[in-house]
Amino acid sequence: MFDKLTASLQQVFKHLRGYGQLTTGNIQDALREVRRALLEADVNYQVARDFIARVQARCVGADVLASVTPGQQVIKRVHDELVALLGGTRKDFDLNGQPAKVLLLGLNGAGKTTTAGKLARQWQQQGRRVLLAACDLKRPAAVAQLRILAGQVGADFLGPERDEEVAAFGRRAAAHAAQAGCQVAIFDSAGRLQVDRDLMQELQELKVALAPQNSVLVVDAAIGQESVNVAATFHRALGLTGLILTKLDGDARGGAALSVQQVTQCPILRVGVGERLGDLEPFYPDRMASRILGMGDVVSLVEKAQAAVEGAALARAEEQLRKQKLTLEDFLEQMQQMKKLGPLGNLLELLPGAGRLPAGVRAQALAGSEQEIKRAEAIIRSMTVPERRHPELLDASRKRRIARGSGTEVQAVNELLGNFNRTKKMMQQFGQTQKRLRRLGK
Ligand SMILES: Nc1nc2c(ncn2[C@@H]2O[C@H](COP(=O)(O)OP(=O)(O)O)[C@@H](O)[C@H]2O)c(=O)[nH]1
Ligand SMILES: [Mg+2]
Repeated sequence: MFDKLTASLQQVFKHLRGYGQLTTGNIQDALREVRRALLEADVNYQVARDFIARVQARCVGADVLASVTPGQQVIKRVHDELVALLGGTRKDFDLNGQPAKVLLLGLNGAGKTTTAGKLARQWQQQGRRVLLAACDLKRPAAVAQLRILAGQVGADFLGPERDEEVAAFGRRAAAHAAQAGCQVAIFDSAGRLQVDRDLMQELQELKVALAPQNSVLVVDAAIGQESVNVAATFHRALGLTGLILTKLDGDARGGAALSVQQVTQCPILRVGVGERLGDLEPFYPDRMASRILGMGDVVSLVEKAQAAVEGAALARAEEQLRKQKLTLEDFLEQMQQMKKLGPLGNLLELLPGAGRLPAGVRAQALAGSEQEIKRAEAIIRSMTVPERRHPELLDASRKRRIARGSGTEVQAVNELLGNFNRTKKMMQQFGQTQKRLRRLGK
């Protein structure tokens, strides 16, 4: 969805990257272009303007890192501000409470009912019992749609009685969830085609009756600029705690995603990326920023340079190299670092020749590695601390236990250990190469 924005930003950065020296003039030219790219991508005008002002403020008077070009540093700043614009760090629902209540709000067609089913599926899979409550009293079809979804994901379901008031139903559903031992109750509310006063009043009554920990607006990313008004209105009337953006799989220009967070200051909790029940993803501001910029290589380069300046990270890595000791804990940490660098696509693009791979092959390689990381994480988390530090402890019975604990197979555990050993060997070789290079440099 960010294809166009990514393409225009890359154009800007291509010029910027080449500059050996940054002057106020060429920073300003570049940032003007960035701003234009944001506006073209449907980012709210005010949001784009503030964004540029912040980047500019951070570019002025910053230390210049010796090992990267000033142009590269500017790209990194744009990236950092973009992460901030998208909410900084990952946020999640508040699932405390008996039950934790999640009220889904939004216009008709935004994807509330579908998202209710998707969320229920995720939480059920984590072993929570979920109630889906259909609060759309005027549309029997909406109630039926939610009942079917509840059946598909194995969640409890409750619909309104004839002539029941929405607030009364809400209270009844919450009590029902508590009695049935549900940890989470999701309330799918009624929408309208546009924001209107009746709807807001009805939703306010429902909210007062429920006092939910989570009041979450579901927004269709494809409605562009309008999403900013919708989000602001709902936030004013109902006090949102979070946002879910849907239809990010479509051809929306994507700017809305950047703007709604900023306008409401509410975190984006999930993103919908398709019509199927599995198509709901957590939202990682840093990964999204890297994806938008398509500049993962530059960002990670500058990060490495900064780390080198700060010294700590590199010193630790060298220490490990010197001792030639790498534990599975370090391995996990490294994988998490890699995740932070954004979609693996950016890393893959760094490999010589990767650009020549056919698109299909690349896509597959990417999907594979993302999943592998998740699986590896699950496996390492299922190990005890001594096992992580001394993988040689892992005999057949421990491997079986770990496979069970992480929901994988012994073969996957073996594969991970194989990868770990290869990485260890690579690090040792890398260490020797560095030493040789250093000798050459002197
Ligand atoms: N492509 C795509 N379609 C979605 C997504 N979320 C919802 N939809 C579709 O949007 C339409 C409206 O969804 P629905 O849940 O009924 O919206 P509601 O009126 O807010 O309850 C349905 O056809 C859904 O399948 C998404 O993330 N991606
Ligand atoms: Mg609905």
